[in-house]
Order: sequence, then structure tokens, then C-alpha cells
Amino acid sequence: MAAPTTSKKRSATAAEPEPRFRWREIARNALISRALDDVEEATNKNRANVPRDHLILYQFSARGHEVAQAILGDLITHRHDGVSAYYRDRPLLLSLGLSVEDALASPLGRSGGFSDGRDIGVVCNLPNPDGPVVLPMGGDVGSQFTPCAGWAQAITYHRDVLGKAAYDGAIGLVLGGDGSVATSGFWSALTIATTLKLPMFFVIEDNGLGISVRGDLQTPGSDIAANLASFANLLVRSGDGTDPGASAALIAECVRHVRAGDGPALLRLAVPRMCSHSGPDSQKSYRTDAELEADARRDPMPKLKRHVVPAFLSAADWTALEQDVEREVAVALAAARARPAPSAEAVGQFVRADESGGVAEAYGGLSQAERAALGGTDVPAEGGENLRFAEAVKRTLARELEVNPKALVFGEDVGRKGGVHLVTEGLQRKFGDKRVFDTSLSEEGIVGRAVGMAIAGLMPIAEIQFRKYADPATEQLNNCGTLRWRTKNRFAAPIVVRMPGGFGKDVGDPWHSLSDEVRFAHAYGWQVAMPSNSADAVGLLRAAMRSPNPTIFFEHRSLLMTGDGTAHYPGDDYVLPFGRARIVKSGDDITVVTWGAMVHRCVAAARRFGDRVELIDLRTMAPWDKACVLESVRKTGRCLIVHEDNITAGFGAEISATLAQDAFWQLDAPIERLAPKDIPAAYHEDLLAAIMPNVDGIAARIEAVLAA
Ligand SMILES: Cc1ncc(C[n+]2csc(CCOP(=O)(O)OP(=O)(O)O)c2C)c(N)n1
Repeated sequence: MAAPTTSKKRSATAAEPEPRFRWREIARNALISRALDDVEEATNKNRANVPRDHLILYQFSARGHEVAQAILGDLITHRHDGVSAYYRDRPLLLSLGLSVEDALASPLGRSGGFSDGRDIGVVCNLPNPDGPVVLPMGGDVGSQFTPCAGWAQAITYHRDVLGKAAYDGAIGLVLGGDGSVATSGFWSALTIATTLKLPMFFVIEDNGLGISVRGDLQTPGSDIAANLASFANLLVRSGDGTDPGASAALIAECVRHVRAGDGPALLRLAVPRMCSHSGPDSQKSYRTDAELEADARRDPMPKLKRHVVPAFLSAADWTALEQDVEREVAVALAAARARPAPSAEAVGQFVRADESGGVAEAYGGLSQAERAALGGTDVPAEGGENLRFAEAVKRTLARELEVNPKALVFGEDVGRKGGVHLVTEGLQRKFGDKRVFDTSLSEEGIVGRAVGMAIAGLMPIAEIQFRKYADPATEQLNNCGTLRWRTKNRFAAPIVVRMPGGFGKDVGDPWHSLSDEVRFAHAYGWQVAMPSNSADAVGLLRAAMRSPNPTIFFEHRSLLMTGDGTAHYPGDDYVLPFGRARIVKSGDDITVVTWGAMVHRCVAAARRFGDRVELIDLRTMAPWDKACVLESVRKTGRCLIVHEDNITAGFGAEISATLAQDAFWQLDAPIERLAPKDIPAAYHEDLLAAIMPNVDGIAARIEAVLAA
């Protein structure tokens, strides 16, 4: 973990009077930012003579934005402040402790830095151990908002539920451009922050352009502050981000408001974009010379100098500061260029947590010590009562809420109603509405919030009402999956996302019955479980809630709605490790591999063949138990894979490919798959039955493969 080279000397409290800004520091950070932009832009312009490894492929300047950010950074001093920023926010990061060398080395793709060459240099993060923390940024505009809402809600949780007074006065700060106010992430986070009155500060750096698109297409009239004037529970301010005095006053007012616990604030700061959108962007097609000149005249740097000299620094001090900065940047540039290229051998590390020991813990999730203290056993307890699937999940959630004070359960209708599948029924009454709660109707908000909470050290268990309704959360899910890898283990967000999917009791439809578990198995970084019975559900859900990796936990609708999957309760401490398939029944002549609700249909079909069928319940798709499947198929010589998801590129294709490669010489017949022929689940039971593999159909295919 890179140590910050500067540390924050002052700490802010809610009761602090009008802050005294450290204008010398502000000037230094703004000057460094400008000097970094100069160096990078010059290199990019003259790229013909520049060696490849001195080039910055994704160069974004903060030119015009830097003064307001440096002022803002001066007030972000609380140990538990969390900052969620975007690609034009390097000046703010400099004031939060980013070293100048890292600031240059990361865009150059050198070793160390934000990601050790894995991510573009403007997508930053800063796991300052003593805070403030800069959450891992995303490349997608708008994705920064909801994790910040999660961080802000986690502040209130640490303070009010866990009783940690040290969180008092901490805030979540999120920044975005004027284009970002059109994103769903912005509105989702605004809703979360205002409905819950969270300590969250939105800063919109309004340069009037989103690449080339004008602000009036992002929000009517181009002024998000004006449009939000009547938004409840929100302090709204707007001003000139090039005027240091005015910016400082507005920033101070908003920060004070949020730190005092008076709810969220939004500040729009008008700034010029004195640069192209990014290195390769030519502005010629969408900005006139007159517009460029007008923006150049709004340069905040001369205004900063006038504000600071002579009131806070002498002219000589300013000149000396400029010279210091020039030297510092030159030294840092030489050091950054001299850093070795990142190691290609290590590129596969940290897609998931490295649990081999000896590896530094990432920022986020439970600590190893907390996980160890929770304990657990993979030996199921004897004599447990028979429990239906939904009851088993509920009991597991309740138990974890009891033993892990950092666990939270939330989602749409999860609180008062107990979930539309009644899986969380009664949990809010028992554990209170801070730990089990309803959310606003935004899946992006549910998952993004979970990510922010996990980074803040909590164990969020989010419910998505139906698999299909995770679609709006796709961006957050994907970003969560890559988070550990792209920060080279600096950060992690181990969350659990529970989602019912698959056909119901004799009903289906394209909205409530999706079962495309393969999507998550295909995504980076996720664990995926699809249990077929309540005992496995208990063990896998507990494993997920204790895991350093994020997990998709499928709850099959037909198991929630019927008695299928009823099993003995395996105990309060039962943990079933991922990647351990179950041989449901042994047999000699064919291996049937399946998972989820299809297990029950396959059991019924297999019964017709006595000892000939070996039936494997895969239980988890990521990771999946290759060894178990291979061993079985090498023994039987035949394999049928049955699943409910589409046949084309379904998970069965992955299993087939593995078998074709690693068990080819032991096969006595072609590997077969039985799955819906790429038709969505239908409503009428006759249509649904025509699509889904059924007992007779499975039996017929087993017969055919045996005869092949
Ligand atoms: C979800 C998403 N869509 C599109 C893009 C491509 N893109 C990158 S920056 C940008 C414009 C953002 O403008 P704004 O939020 O105003 O920030 P500014 O660059 O002006 O500071 C776009 C469209 C992206 N990164 N993410």
C-alpha cells in the first residue's frame, strides 16, 4: 500500500467556527496540479519524439478546475471522511495526500501507484490508513455517486449503531461534472442522501460541457442547482468556482452543514474547461476560438494569486513557491519515469482475495481477524429440523445479524413487509430499522450503496427483488467485481447480493423468472451460488457473508414457493465452502450435472435408471468443482448437463468445454446438454412446460446418451 507523502495536520469537527484556510497549501496543490497538466499536455503534443513508456494514453487535465478543488481539499480532514471523485479531480487528491510521483507514475502505467499499471491513471483511489479515504473511482460517469451514499450511510451506522464516536462529523464527499447530473447514479444517490438525511456533500464542477455536449442537454437551463432549489432535505448552493474567496465561503458553509448532521448539501461551482476533454480530443468541431478565449479569461490561477498575495503570502513567497513546485514536479517526473514497468507475472493476482496468508489486507470488508472470530464449521449439525428453503435463508440471516454487528440486510420491501418473498419477515422487528431496512426503488442505489458500505468495513447483504431487476445495477455489479484487481488489492468490497430467479410454481415470465447465472460466472471477481436445498443455502449464504469476495446468491423461486429443497437445518455455524459440488447419488454409466431447481427434476428422472446415473449438484458456478465433475465423468464415460438458463453460452457450455479438453479420452459418448432453446420463460404453464427441461424429457435424454 503506498504511503501518502503528506499528512493532514488539522482535523475538522462539527463545531468548528469559520475555517481558516491554509492558503499556502491550497496554492501549492493548485500549482502542482497545473504543472502536472503542463507536463502531460506538452508530452502528449510532442508525442512523435517521446518514448512509448513516457506517454500517457488517457490524459485528462484539471486545468480550470484546480483552485476550487484545492480549497475543498483543505476542509476534507476528518479521519472518516470518504471521497468519491472523478477523473478531473487530481488536484483534490493532491490535497488529500497523493504523492506527486504517484500522480505521474499512475498515468504513465509505471509500477506502484493506484493500480500498478492495471488501470488508467485518472481512475484513482487512495486508501489513506488515517483517512480521508478516496474510494476507488470508476471509469463510468455517474458510477461514483451511489458508493458514496453507502459510505455516508456507513458513517451513521458506525456512529449510531456501533457507537463509535470517532465517526461524528465525518462526511461522504462526491464530485461530478455537469454531465454526470444526467446519470441515474446521480439521482439514485441524491434520493438516498435526502430521504435518509445522510452526511453527504455533492460537488458539481460545472464547466458547461460533457465532452462536446452542452450543459442544457444535461439539465434544463444548464443549472442543476437552480433545478434542485426546492428539493427537500438538501442545502443547495451555487457559485463561481474560479473565485477563491466566494468558493471558500460556499464550500465552508456546505461542509459545516453536512458535518453538523443537518443533512446533505449540493454545491454547483461554475468553472472553465481550459483544455480539451482529454488528450486525444480536438475541440475544434464544437468550440469556437471565442469560446476558448472566454474560458481562458476565467482562469482561476491569477485570481488565486491575487487572493493570496499579499494577504497570506508575500510576492516573493509566491515566486519561491512556484519555483519549489517546478522543481518538485521535475524530480517526481524523473522518478516516475525511472520506475520499472509493472510485473506481467503478477497480472492475474487479486481478481479474488489472496487467502494464502502474508498478503496485506485490502481496505474494505471485515478484517481477517473479524472473519476468524466468527468461526464456523463445514460439518453439518445432526438432528436439525426440516426447514423449507425460505425459512432456512431467513434463519441464516437472523443468526448472522446476531453474531456479526457489522451485518446489514436491505432492499426493496425487505423491512416492514419482510420482502416480497417473505424471506426477511420479522427481521426488522427483531434487529431494528438501522440493520434491516427498506431502500428506495433503485437497484443501482442498492448495490452501489452496498459497495460503499463494504469499503467502510461493514458486511452489506443486499436483496434484489428478482434477478431481472438487477439489470439497472449492472454497472455497480461489474465495478464491484473488478474493484480488488484494479486497485491491486488496495481496496475490496465483499458484498452479498441475494436475488431470486428462475421459474416459479408452474409460472414464468420474462421479468420474474430469469435464470442467467452464467452472466455472473462470466463477470470478473464474483462468487456465484445457486443452491438446490435449504441445507446448502444455509452453508453457502454463511460462507458468502464471511467471504472476502463479493457473492451473487441465487434463491430459486420454485424453491421459495414450494417444498422442493426442504432439508434438515445444518446448524447455526454451518459454512459450506464454495466450489464443493455434491454427489446427490452415485452411479456407474452416466454423469448428470445440474444445479438449482433442476436438481429435483433430475433426481426424479435419475430414479428411473437405478444405479446407472451419477447425479452431481454443482451448487456453485464460480468457482465450480471441476475436479468432482471430471472424476465422475472419467468414471462413467458419459455426461449430460441440465440447466434452466439458455443453452447458447449457458454454463453447460463451459462444463462441456472443460470435459472435452480434460476427459476426452475417457468419453464413450458425446457430451450432451439439455436446456431451454434460448426462449424466455413464458407465463402460461403449458408454454413454460414446453420450454423448461422436465422429468420425462431429462429421462429421455439420459436414455439417449446411455444408448449412444
Ligand atoms: C457511463 C459512461 N458513459 C459515457 C462515458 C464517456 N464519457 C467520458 S467523460 C464524458 C463526459 C462527462 O462530462 P462531465 O460529467 O460534465 O465532466 P467533465 O469532463 O466536463 O469534467 C463522457 C460522455 C463514460 N465514461 N461513462
